[in-house]
Amino acid sequence: MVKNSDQTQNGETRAEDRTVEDVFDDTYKEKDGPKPPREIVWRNVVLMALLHIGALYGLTITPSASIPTLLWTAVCFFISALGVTAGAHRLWSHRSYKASLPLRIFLAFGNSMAFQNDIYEWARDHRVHHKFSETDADPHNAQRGFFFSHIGWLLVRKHPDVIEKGKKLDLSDLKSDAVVMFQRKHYKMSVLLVCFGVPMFVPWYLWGESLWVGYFVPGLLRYAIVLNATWLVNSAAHMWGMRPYDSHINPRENMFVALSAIGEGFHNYHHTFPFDYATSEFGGGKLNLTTSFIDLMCSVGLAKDCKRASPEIVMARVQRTGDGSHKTG
Ligand code: ST9
Ligand code: ZN
Ligand code: ZN
Repeated sequence: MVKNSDQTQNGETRAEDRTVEDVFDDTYKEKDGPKPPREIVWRNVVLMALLHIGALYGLTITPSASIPTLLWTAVCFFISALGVTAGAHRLWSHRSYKASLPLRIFLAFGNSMAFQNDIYEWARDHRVHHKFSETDADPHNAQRGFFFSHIGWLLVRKHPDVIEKGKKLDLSDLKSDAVVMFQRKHYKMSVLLVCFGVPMFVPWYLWGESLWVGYFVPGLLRYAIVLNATWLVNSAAHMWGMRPYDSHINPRENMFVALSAIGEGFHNYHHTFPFDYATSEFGGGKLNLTTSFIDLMCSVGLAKDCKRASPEIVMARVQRTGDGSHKTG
């Protein structure tokens, strides 16, 4: 963890410590010569295929689910989505704000419900994604195409440079967070209980929904939707959209992704200012439920020290490196 307060500004408070492990490193050069052979992990291929077949089946039986079950599915979607966006992403990968213990416990719960690898592994991969974006050392290198950056990267062994570079990252802040390490230690059990058990048993126990519907609708269907919404940030938001802040990088402003990933589609802004808690020039109002959630947590005293890029820094960057699409650029 590096003490650093430059380029950060916060309306209410000012944060002093942040990670710099998410800053792009342009000194890394991909190795010359042939790429290592692709090694497919068939277990993952089969499990992902089964998950998506189960989710499609869940979609077909959705009309038979009761209204409370549909509402519950939405609740599970938002809890798991926040566990990724406000939790693994903005808090633990980027340290863009500070969260109290109760909030970190809630976010870790949501994160296990999202079942996207434990927080430690997620944040480690995400920091290498930012630091070595669109190179061999990026776990979901979008230069390898839509399929690879969306889901393919989870079906093959990692490029050795991901692991080599990842091992050099400073992850001491994650190691010293008891909530992160507790979740990592009990990850499999937490996923079983929270990603599959809770979504299925709550509607059965509280309003008599069938376990079958509980398993396939708030369980598998909701899980697959959250996964694909997340993966769209790595695929679609690295390919389609404008680049008002930095036209030299591939990440884009993609409104469809912003909507489906509760505020994580402003990806050109986010790769340009990774420390910004809003992951967008705009606040919670514009397609950014995660920012509204963090603002709410600040207002009830559960979060603080939200870091923000100042308007002056943003505008200077728009003029220096933007593609001209910024409305005031
Ligand atoms: C999933 C993750 O879906 C999704 C992440 C998306 C990120 C999106 C970011 C966008 C921004 C945020 C937007 C949020 C929007 C949310 C919207 C919500 C509506 N550094 O990995 P292994 C070492 S997961 C350093 O097995 P292989 C390490 O020692 C879905 N070291 O490598 C490690 O051991 P350990 C469910 C590293 O063998 C060891 O190598 N899960 C690093 O190549 C082995 O690591 C799955 O599908 C590193 N970066 O296998 C499982 N990496 O971990 C998928 C590795 O013990 N994963 N090491 O320390 C796997 O099965 C495997 O990882 C693999 C590669 C087969 C893909
Ligand atoms: Zn990020
Ligand atoms: Zn990205």
